[in-house]
Amino acid sequence: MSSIVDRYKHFFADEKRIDTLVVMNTGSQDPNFYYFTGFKSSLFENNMLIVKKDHAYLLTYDLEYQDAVKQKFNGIEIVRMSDHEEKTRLFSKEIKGKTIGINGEFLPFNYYKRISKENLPKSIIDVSESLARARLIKDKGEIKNIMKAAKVTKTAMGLIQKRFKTGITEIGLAKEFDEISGSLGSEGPSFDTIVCFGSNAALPHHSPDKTKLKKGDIILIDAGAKVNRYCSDITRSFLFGKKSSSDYQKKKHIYDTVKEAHDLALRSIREGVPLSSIHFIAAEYINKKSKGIYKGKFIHSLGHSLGIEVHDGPGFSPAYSNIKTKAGMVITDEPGIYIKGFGGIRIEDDVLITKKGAVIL
Ligand SMILES: [Mn+2]
Repeated sequence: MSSIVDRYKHFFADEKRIDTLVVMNTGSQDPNFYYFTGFKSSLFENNMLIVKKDHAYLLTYDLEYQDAVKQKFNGIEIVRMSDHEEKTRLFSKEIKGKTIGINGEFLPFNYYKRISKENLPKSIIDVSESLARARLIKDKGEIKNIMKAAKVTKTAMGLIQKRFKTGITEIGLAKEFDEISGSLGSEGPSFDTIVCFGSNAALPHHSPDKTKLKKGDIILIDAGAKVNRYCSDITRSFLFGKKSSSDYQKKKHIYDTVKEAHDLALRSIREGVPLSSIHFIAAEYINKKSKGIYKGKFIHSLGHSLGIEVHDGPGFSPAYSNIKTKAGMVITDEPGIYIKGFGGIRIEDDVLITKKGAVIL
């Protein structure tokens, strides 16, 4: 991993409004806690991570103190607290009279109220947008982890094809996929595995149900693995045998069109291009193909940033048109065509943006 302190510098180079960043875990962990500590195990519930430009303190309890010391990187100081009073005292000392930043996308309102009442900072600013911006650009260690996670999922996509058989349910196949993925080193699915048979493939967020596989069905699998907490997110679409030659030709045409849009988007990625413009290149290609027979059938945005979270910051939708591609971003390229009652095809890869263009991880 690149030095953890580089991440503090990287964040504060962009976020100049605050003196101190406070990352707090509740019953679940703020993804930024992992980003700024690199601590892989333990929850660190109700701990406070106080991040400055060149170092950080973790205020932790006896319960997890040893875990923290064991995992600590240079630049992080671990401070043990015995009770709530001591925590308030230590925390207040750090933030009293300062302008602090918190992650408003994560921290519950009641925590915010407590911080502002008990610890008397000068002001509290929601820095969730600059946190997302900082995490958009991945360092070498992060890219390596996403690459490993993508490899697991791609290998699983190869192996799962041996499990395709008439009568298996979507739930059954999803379970088998997760087992294969786990045996290849996934720490767990990065989201609930999506498996769609036949016309269910027309629904991009369909949850696996008891639908049984039959000849001529499209099989759409959208899945991800986690490696060192970093996510992959990959979709493949298969055809399970031929029903009739005309049905096959129709599905192949949809598949080829999606693949062409996917490749075209990939080739169009270069540094300094608005994310939304890449979406429009793929969307326009699909809309215009074969005199517009698929017009309006690509019903979501082309992709999203990927990292510690599956949706790691902004997507390609026009709402984020001001965000431009930069070397070090990892995004998904996932066009699709969806035809109600018939089925759908989506092809998704995880892509690293470099100075020279884009590469599939
Ligand atoms: Mn995706």
